[in-house]
Amino acid sequence: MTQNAVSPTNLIAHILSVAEGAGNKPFLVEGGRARLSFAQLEPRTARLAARLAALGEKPGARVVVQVDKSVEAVLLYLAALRAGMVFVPLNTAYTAAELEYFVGDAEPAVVVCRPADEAAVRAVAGQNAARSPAVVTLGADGTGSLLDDMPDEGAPLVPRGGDDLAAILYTSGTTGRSKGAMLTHANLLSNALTLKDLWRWQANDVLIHILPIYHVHGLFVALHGALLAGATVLFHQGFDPAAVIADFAVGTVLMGVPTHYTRLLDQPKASGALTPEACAHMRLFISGSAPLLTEAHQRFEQATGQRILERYGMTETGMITSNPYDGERLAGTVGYPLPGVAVRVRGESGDLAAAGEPGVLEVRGPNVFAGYWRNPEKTAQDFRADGFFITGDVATQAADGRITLVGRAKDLIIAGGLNIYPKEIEEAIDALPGVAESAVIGVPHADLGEAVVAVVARARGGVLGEDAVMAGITGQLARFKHPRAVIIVDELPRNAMGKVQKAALRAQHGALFVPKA
Ligand code: MCA
Ligand code: AMP
Repeated sequence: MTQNAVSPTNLIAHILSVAEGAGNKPFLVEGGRARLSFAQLEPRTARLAARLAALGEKPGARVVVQVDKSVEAVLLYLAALRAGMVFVPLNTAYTAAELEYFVGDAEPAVVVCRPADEAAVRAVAGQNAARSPAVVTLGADGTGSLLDDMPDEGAPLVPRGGDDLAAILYTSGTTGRSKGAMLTHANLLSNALTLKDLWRWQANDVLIHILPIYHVHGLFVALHGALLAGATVLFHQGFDPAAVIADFAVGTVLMGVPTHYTRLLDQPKASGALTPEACAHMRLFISGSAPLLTEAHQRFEQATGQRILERYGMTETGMITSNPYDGERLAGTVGYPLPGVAVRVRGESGDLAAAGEPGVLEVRGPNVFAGYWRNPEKTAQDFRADGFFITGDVATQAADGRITLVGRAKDLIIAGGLNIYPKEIEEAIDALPGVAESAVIGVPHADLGEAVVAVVARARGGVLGEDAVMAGITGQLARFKHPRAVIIVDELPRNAMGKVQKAALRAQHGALFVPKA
């Protein structure tokens, strides 16, 4: 349903029109140096879009991108939108084995990878795709074959409408296989415009950007806010708490996962104290992607005099709820549904839950994705007939509409803001020699919120060591999914129905990573 380029629901047209108004103002600043101005967005995305077109990209084609965070990587995202392509960013921690699946599933026309990964990516891309994609490189320092052979002429903006796909973001599935969430221009733009108003983005804001740019949080929630406000971004490659505290003197907004906030709180006083004075220039601290403990919320307020604003969202939906900007930011709650977003809570009986009663949260709105890529069955399973998407998060809704997340119906571990599905790890471990079966659980972890623990039953009469389990999954699964502890047992506990009792395992091993009082 392609409309014209200035369609009110074309994300990149919006971004470029804001950029035009912002002129020579810096957009991305790295290490104190202005790296990209708003005025440069138009010509640089135009040339990069022409380069992508020359690589064989056509509107609607996918570009799979697994590169380090850099100014050029941001330009690549915007250029892909401009070329009318579908941007498919991947976690840089994924192994070649994981990449093979994504390339096979997304069937991209182009894969952009780090220079060091080129040979491995070429092998994977050649093997699996029905049609071999072009493979080009982009390094953290902004060099690579993508930027060689840049055409002199830029490409005009390819018209795409609100219902056209802007991005596919993979999110792990309960079956152990990742599914691609199809996000349209209208999905991304509506959510970004809503958050711009709700969080009071202004042109004089300065965002401290510490998140990776391959997930909704860092790529969309953070960058779109700054882009639509014409605000400057202090771009950090990784997370160095002292460097972030130093930036509080000039910044106004920070977005992070709870691990970022607990690490800031645990920062030794000598390397930059977290004080009300140090934070006086900051107006907004936002947390999301994982539950922020009430204790961290309170400690942060005691230290800085400011209350973290916690919000809740998903890859499939963008942001769903937010604590209020002006009203009470209540610790342990994720606030109210965003304007234009409808939520409801369905109890175990299947009926809508009464106020305060727990149930699975469902959501409907312009932010909700267009379905799972090439997976109509899963899409049908996760949507109600009236268009509500079933999140799998267990929540209560108070009479005034405020949402509190109380658990998850889905078997999901969130470590440091990254989602990890136990099934994927269990399948990898179960395939190893000497293993009868395994149960992967999340247990409380002071730094990451939750940590992965694998309880592995050895095959009858077999010999199995923890090291063999770890060695067996290395190379198959990204590091962040690796268990922080492997416990070998003779058999897993089961209930009368024969089902593995994960709750019992969590109770038994729950104190593994909690510092003793
Ligand atoms: C790194 N490691 C991890 C994690 N990150 N292990 C478990 N969980 C993690 N999250 C491992 C590495 O493999 C490495 O292992 C060791 O920890 C140190 O790695 P390093 O790169 O130094 O880690 P770090 O820089 O300390 O990173 C921790 C982090 C990072 C800053 C918390 O994970 C992060 O940026 N998380 C944010 C993720 C995010 O953007 N989530 C949003 C998803 P080894 O030493 O063994 O090699 S979007 C979303 O959820 C929705 C839409 C929403 O609501 O936002
Ligand atoms: P993802 O699939 O990476 O988009 O992660 C989405 C999931 O992260 C949600 O379904 C929630 O389970 C969780 N999540 C996001 N924000 C919060 C939050 N503020 N508190 C608790 N869980 C959250």
